[in-house]
Amino acid sequence: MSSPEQPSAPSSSVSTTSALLEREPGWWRSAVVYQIYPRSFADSNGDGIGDIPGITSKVDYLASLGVDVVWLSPVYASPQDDNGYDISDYEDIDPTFGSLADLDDLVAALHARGMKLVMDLVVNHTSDEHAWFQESRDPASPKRDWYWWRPARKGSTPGSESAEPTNWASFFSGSAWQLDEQSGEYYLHLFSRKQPDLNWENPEVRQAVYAMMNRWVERGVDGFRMDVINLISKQPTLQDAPAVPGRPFVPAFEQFANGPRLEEFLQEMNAAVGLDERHLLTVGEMPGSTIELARRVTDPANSELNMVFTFEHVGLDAAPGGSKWDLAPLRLPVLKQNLAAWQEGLAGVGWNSLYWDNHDQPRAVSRFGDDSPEHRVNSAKTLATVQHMHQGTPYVYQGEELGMTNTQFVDISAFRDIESVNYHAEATGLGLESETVLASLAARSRDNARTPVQWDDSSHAAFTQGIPWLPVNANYVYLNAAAAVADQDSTFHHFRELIALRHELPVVVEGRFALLLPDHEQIWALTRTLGDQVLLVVANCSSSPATVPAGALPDVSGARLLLSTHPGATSAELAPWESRIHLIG
Ligand code: ISL
Ligand code: CA
Repeated sequence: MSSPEQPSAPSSSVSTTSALLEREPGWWRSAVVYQIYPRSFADSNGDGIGDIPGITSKVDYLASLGVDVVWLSPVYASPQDDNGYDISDYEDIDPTFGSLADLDDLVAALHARGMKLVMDLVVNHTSDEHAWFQESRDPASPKRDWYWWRPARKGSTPGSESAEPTNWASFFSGSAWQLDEQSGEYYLHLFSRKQPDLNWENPEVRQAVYAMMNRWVERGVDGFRMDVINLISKQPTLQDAPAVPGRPFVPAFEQFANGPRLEEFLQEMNAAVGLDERHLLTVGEMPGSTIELARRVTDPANSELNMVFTFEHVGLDAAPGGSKWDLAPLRLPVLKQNLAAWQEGLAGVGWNSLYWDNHDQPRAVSRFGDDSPEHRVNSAKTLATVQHMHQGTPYVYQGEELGMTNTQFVDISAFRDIESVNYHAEATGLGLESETVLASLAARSRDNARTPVQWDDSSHAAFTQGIPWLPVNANYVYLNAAAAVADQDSTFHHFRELIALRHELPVVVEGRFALLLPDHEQIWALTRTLGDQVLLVVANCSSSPATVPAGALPDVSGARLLLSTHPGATSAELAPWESRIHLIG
């Protein structure tokens, strides 16, 4: 491990003043975050993999979009089993992505333009190649208890069928337990076998994590996005989940998520790192969190987190009781009522994060919009309008501002994501038709979001001078950043204007939310109210024309039309994917 106490090698442009940026209390409420998945953003050295110098070369592009914060997916030392979410050294940068000096340069370049940097914090698990885990493999080691080691199930031989300590399935297929031949015991890995879960019950683990976080803050970062943070507290009894006929391993969410000590750990972390005191941005990824839990976690009085990523709205197009691969149609009322419930549930107490996509989700325009040539641009704009006009902090995932679309992979050999590859093997092994599995992957694979950012219409969309690690989407010839920046009617400029509205108008940040026409199958309408100002958003979220029912919405005569997809139009008829933002008062 590199020694974090030592000052970094004198890295070119970094001085203490540029590395540390002033942070106002609550600054993140009016901020827009841009997520960068470094592997796919911009490659500076032609090895086909995006890197930190590549990001630094694009900071002016980010500044012109107007975003306030960059959230950087993991760039730490890693064997890359899960593209960096398997970390072997929290205190160093993977050579694939650059060096600590490169990161310092990026922080300085962002800070110089008034933007902040939020790092990914992946501490539910480490890589199996992390020094902590290597040490822990020895049963006599003082670090044995840093991970979840358990003997084979009572009465069974280690390594034999069903000998795993519990019947839990890993998120990435198969058992969540791996036998370590060396000691004859199993270790828990909720994700891949190269991602052993840390045991947060052990106070030494927690102190080591907090110390590491402190060093990053001292280095100049402005906050943390916390990977699956609600899995750090598990039901410590580690019991079997109810069996499912025909399945050796079953999802066991109740056993390992949202455990009894979650909020205690978050409070302890907040105090130990000074998360609130130093006005750092904190967002916890919390699959399976309820509104009630999120309200407590984001209530400033509890000193836990600023906001969480909920998964409810990205689970509504899966069959109830099934997995993400069991595709089901999504009706607009279900989606908008879900978002409204979160708005109302956290109103006046906590804070929402707002997102349509990220590196784990399909592309928003392909999933919730219409990515056909006819409707792609307007549906990408309208989805953004709806998202950005809810209350909370919006997250833009790289390429979303361009209306980038899903991949068109037709063969399993094209996929790179461990979740997709493992799912295909397991599902076809269980007898599912390959065509059905490929249809699920086409709609849901995480690789959809991971194709390289399309910068211009030159070779490989100018993502790399080499061969990209994942092929560029063929539509880059017309769908790219250079074309979008040059076209005032593009999705890019629509996002830019939405971001500017947030910075200009307090009603966008603080206005009280209300959903109108909750049962309408096509129209998403909402208001935000602050004092005597009312923001009215009307959006046709369908590929057919829609009519606003007479008298259903506030009168907009005399209102200002702040932004729309079809400039000038104000009638009750809405074109497919037309949306408008009015300011009344
Ligand atoms: O993507 C998913 C949908 O099936 C989830 O299982 C996903 O793995 C989960 O949301 C947790 O995500 C985070 O932790 C994972 C990592 O693979 C993801 O990229 C990360 O965002 C393990 O670190
Ligand atoms: Ca590279």
